Amino acid sequence: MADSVPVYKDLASIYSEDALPTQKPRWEHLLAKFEQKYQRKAEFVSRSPGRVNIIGEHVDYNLYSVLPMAITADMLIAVATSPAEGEATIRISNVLEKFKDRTFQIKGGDVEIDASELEWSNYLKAGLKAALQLLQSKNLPAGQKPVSLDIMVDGTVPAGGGLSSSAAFVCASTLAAIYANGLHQVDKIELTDLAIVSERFAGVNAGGMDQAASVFGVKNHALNISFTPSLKAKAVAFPKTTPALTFIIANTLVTADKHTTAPVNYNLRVVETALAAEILAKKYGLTLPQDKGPLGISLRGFHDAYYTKKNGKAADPNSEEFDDQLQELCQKIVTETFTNEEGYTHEETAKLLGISVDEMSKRFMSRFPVKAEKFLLHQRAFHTFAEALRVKKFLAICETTPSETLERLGGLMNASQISLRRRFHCSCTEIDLLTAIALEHGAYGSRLTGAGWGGCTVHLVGEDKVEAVKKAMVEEYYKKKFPKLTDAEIEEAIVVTKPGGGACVWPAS
Ligand code: NG1
Ligand code: MG
Repeated sequence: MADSVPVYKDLASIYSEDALPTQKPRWEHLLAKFEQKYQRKAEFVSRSPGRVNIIGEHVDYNLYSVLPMAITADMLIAVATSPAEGEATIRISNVLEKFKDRTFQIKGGDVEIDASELEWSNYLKAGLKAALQLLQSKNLPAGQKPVSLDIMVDGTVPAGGGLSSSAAFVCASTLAAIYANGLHQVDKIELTDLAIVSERFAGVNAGGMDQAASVFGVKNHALNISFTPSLKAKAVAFPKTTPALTFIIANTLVTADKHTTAPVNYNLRVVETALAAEILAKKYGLTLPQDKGPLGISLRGFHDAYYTKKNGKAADPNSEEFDDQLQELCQKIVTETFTNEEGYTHEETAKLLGISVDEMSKRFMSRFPVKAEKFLLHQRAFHTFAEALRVKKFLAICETTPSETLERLGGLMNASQISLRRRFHCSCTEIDLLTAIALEHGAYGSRLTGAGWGGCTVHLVGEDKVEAVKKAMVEEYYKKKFPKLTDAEIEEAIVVTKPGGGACVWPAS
């Protein structure tokens, strides 16, 4: 059955009780700003939250499942519509004045985006562009044209902080544009798929986890998101433990700007894992199916193809057989295939693929340009299979709540961080420092969340240790490293959050 984006008339349905006292004045401020700016009232607000990934890092683009949760911080877009005479005009403004007002037009049913520039309105344009494609495919009543929009934006997800402000923005924008044009029942899967496409319009080769978490968020639950054979989000309840399980999110305040660093980090990892998948397939005489990985193939594709050949069929991803396969893939198959842990030069990699260096560049490196002397195929593939297995183990513990649940969950998060640091090379000194401080003061598990190279960290902490861990972070990290920060700024960098609800629409009347 189709699952539609909820339409809520009250804030209590959107936020948890403890968030309401800060959210209510914020919404009032947004609506007042809207009226002041446009001399009329907003008709509705679309909302989509940021997310924190609990475990399953850098596996979504290889189509393994992940375990994020939506957070309270979100993107709000207040909108009023008017019928367009000729081309529709979009006026956008932000409650924060540093984001300058912009006006643009929809031309021939499309929006132009210059993705080479880091410009805040691009995310709104990207959402609108994706929404217009959907509206066209729905064959709206003849003669119905995209409407003009007056928009006021307010976001509380820190930009470049690993909590996916970009996904919150594109999801809220896409939703706003669809709703404004009269489609009031928005299917969650359709919205997520559009938002993924939309983020790619804005220039980032996104996996899919962030948009799915933002759209499907469920209060007090994590989300097990799987990507194949089709997108699914299953709400996962946290185990009841003593002390109560809590997550602290701490921002390193080092911004990892994907637009400038992608060729040597994020996009390079996408390419390295795709190269590993293709080399493994060649070694075992398999042809990989075209799938939803950013380069059309994935390690998951190899996984299923390999065991289909061996056993006659692929294993159910929820089975123990699947876990055993993941174990065998990293311990045996990756280790035996990629014996050189120093990495492979372009020439060596092309040789393993049985193609020329030119052909390899064309196939793997033209869509997302990358820069690297060597490809660390062993480490990247090993991490992917091992991390996919950790997600499965984490889920199993949440379901069965064995003895020492907190220690076990924390242990998996720590193993994830070690692998991200040693095999995926996406940690940094600031992340290493914050995770060490948290562990030393009683956190069960600490790791980076999101792409890494800066951004946020996530810590599993018993309720009784929250204050001690926070205090240690303030004294030993923030005050030492950023002595000029005010107490309020430090306060903002550390968030103790409950899992929040996902995307929704709030109609003004
Ligand atoms: P961040 O950088 O936190 O938005 C990125 C990807 C995810 C996922 C993680 C690593 C985008 C928009 N998001 O997250 O899809 O691959 O890295 O697990 O590129
Ligand atoms: Mg992002």
